[in-house]
Amino acid sequence: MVFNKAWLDVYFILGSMNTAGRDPLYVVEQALQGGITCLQFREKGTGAKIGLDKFHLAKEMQRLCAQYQVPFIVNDDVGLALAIDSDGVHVGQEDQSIQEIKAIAPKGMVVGVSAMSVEQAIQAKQEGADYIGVGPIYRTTTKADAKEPIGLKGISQIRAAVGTLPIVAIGGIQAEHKNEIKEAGADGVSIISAISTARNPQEAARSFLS
Ligand code: 3NM
Repeated sequence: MVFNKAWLDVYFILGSMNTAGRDPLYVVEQALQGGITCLQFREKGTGAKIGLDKFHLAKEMQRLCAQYQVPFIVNDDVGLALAIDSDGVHVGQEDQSIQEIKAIAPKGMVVGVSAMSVEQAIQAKQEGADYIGVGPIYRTTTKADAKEPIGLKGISQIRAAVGTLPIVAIGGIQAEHKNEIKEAGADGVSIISAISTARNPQEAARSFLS
C-alpha cells in the first residue's frame, strides 16, 4: 500500500487495554466496518500483551485490515513491524530515531513520529518522517503521561512550520472536533477512546467520517 495522507483521515489506535474489556479483534472489525482509514496497534501499559501473544494479536489485526484494505501500523515496536511487514511503524520522541528505522525498514514502510512542538515537528520532517502525529490537542486520560494540550493553535503553528508534511492530530478527540481540527491544518484525526470504548464502535467510527 502506497502512503497517502488520506490514510490519516480517521486513524484509529488500539491496544487490548483500550477496549472496555471487549475482544480487541471485535472492536477492530467494528471500526473497520465503520470506515476507519488506518489502524495503529498500540499495545502499551499495565496488562499489555508481550512476546508471542502480542505477535499473534498483531497478525490477526493485520489480517483483518488487509480484508478491508485498510493500512496497518505498529506503534513503537520496530522489530514487530519488520517481522510482520506492517504498512508502517509509529514512534515517539524517546524511541529509535527515524534514520535508524529507515535504514533497516523495507523501502515502502511508512514511518510516523509523534511531535509535541514546532521544534520536534521540524526535526521529524528533516529526518524524513512520512507524517507526524501532533498532540495532545485536548485533555485526555487515555495516555497516562500526556503533556499539556497544544490546542488548535498548536496545530496551526506546526502546520505553518512544516509545509505540506502530513499531520494527524491526537488527544481527547471526539467526532464533533474533526472540522475545527482540519481547519486548523491537520489532515486527519487519531482516536483511541471515542471509538474503542464506545458502546457501538462501528457507529462511533462512522461518526468521524467527513
Ligand atoms: N498520544 P484518546 S495523546 C496515544 O499527545 C496518545 O502524543 C498522545 O487517546 C499524544 O483519543 C494519546 O482516548 C491518547 O484521547 C489518545
